[in-house]
Amino acid sequence: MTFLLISHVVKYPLWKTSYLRNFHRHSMSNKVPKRYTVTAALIYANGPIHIGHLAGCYIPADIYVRYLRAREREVAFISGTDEHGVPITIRAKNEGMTPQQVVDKYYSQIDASFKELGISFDIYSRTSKPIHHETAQGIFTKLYDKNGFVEETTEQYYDEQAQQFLADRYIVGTCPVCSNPNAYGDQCEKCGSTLSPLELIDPRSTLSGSKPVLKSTKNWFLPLDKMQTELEQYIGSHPEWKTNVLGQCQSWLKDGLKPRAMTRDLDWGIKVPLPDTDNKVLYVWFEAPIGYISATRDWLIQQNGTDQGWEKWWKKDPELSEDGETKLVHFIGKDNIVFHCIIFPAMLMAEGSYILADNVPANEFMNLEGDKISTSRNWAVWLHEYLQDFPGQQDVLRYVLAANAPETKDSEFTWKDFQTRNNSELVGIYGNFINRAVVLTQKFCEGRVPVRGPLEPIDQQVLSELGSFPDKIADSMEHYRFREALTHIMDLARMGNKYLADTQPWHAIKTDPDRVNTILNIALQISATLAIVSEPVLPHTAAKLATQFGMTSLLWKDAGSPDLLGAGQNITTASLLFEKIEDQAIAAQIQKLHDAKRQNELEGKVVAPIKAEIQFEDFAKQDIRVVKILEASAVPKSKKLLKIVVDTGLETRTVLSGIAEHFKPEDIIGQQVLYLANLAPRKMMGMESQGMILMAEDRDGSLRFIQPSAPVWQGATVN
Ligand code: B3M
Ligand code: ZN
Repeated sequence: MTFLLISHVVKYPLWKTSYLRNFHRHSMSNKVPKRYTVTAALIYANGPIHIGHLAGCYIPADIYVRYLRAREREVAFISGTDEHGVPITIRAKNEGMTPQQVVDKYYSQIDASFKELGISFDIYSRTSKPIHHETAQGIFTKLYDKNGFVEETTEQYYDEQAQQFLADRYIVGTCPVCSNPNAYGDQCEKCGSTLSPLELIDPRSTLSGSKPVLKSTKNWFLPLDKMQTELEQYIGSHPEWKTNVLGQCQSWLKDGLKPRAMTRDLDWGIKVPLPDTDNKVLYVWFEAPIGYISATRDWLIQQNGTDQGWEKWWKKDPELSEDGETKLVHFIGKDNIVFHCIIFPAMLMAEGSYILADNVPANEFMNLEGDKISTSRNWAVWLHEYLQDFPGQQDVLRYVLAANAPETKDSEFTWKDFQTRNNSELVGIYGNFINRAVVLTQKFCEGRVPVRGPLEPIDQQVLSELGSFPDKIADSMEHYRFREALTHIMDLARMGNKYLADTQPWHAIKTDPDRVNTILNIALQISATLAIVSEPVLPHTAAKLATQFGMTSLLWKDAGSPDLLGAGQNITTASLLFEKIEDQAIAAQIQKLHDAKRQNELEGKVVAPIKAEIQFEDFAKQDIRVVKILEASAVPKSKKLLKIVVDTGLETRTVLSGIAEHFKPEDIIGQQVLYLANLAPRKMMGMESQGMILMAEDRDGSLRFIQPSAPVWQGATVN
């Protein structure tokens, strides 16, 4: 029985049958497109990249593209920086630079750190390039000529002091929904409501602090309302999109689409290509997605000196794109969904000659150590700092972010989890398996792939499973389920470990060296397949393995084969693929995170603006005097309050003061302090507090008493 099985396997290699199965399935059901245009969001060049950007967009995009290349599909991987819009000008103002200096600084930094992480863009372009200005203005003009816009004069807020119309982010005011006093003109970050500047209560300009006035201005609107049906059909034709993406689209469609202005009264941006529009630019969300198209042209120009043939990546006309069979996929984070699923497609539909996205696999957000990632609060792990702190460990970050990507719901990055995934998964499973296969080959087989002898059932079993992995992983990749792909990849490494543990070549060597040859041949074949299928996630590691194993290519069609490495092939040793990360390194990162946040809080503290004017009579109503603290004690069950008894010169009073976290009771007894004597009494923790002790709050939030420069008598009044 056993013998028959073995001979069957030897005659018809499993590898062949699985390849045929593979081929059959793809050719029958899943029509493979001729080529892929894959884009990753054009991030604003107003700050560095952090892990949230990576997990949300760039890592999944890079995994997908590397997978497609391994499948030998034709791909253009397009990205770049978005260098216009209010986020750039606001950053410039905060950093005391010109907008141009801001985008130059961050473009270089972002471009360099993406390269080092191994994000394999074909082009990383910029929306400030002339080719982009030309492309964006060209599409605007074409829509204008087709009567694709509605001209409308509306009232917009204008800052008379700064002599400038105020785009959404230049206006703050009170949110009509949740009363947050610092809501922006387009959105309240506290309750998440989408707002228009006119809805804000008590609007103020962030440029001058003044109250803006309404002034009328003409702009060009894209009539999304008239395109509702077409857009519904488009979204409706993609039931396979992720539920988080469809959910947002459907909620916009349900509310009914409204015309949206495609021009803005600003001076930083791409000029509107119409007469008499001096201080107007294209709306950043009109031109930024066109940046994908411009970047494609930029790529071809850089390669060939001409952009000839760019249309095949973007146009639906079979004459222009050869066969109209290009699949467009946008990788983005969830805050960009409506722009990529509704507004950009609407623009392209109106233009008429472009293909529309086949999928927009947007991710949710990744949180960090229990809190939302925030650039303004400096709560983030920055890519350029990671690359400095963990040199040569790009693949660890790539792995952890992919394994924990917010594919269906928000996820969380913690440094502890980073350490665990490195130490127990990359070192303990993947690295351990390959290391053992290589070291045993050095030891027992003179560093060459040994000849495989007759197969035992366990070998057949393992080779058959090996043959099934590439298909399984490919299926996950094709459906943008990268976490699932990674689970399969680690299962393959686990299978390798188990195979070595079950066959124990280190024991077998004493009695049956031929058996060891078979075992190690198989272990090396598994390792070689592992190199191919893990390359999309771990490209640096896969490249090392390819060198070690003498593999000249890492093509998917070769994965799963029991004959990937020929007998006699040299296997060289190398340093460990992954190294254990110690507790200290993790503790240092956590400390760094908290320090950066604290530093930012201190730097960000602004001196409170002067309050509205009052009359002398208003001031004179306050009875402020110098009193002496006679007693001080903690208030039971309260972390914040101290119970303080003061001598007002007339009588003793009891005050409850929220200073317990700043002062020890024994340290303040005997001090003279400022006291507001005629404040109405208040009940706190079942006690009455009479009056209030006045304090100065320092920049870091610490409190100080205000004291006379020399002792005065108790009850001295302050005028
Ligand atoms: N610049 C928003 C962002 O940086 C925007 C994306 C444009 S993609 C065409 O998140
Ligand atoms: Zn709100």
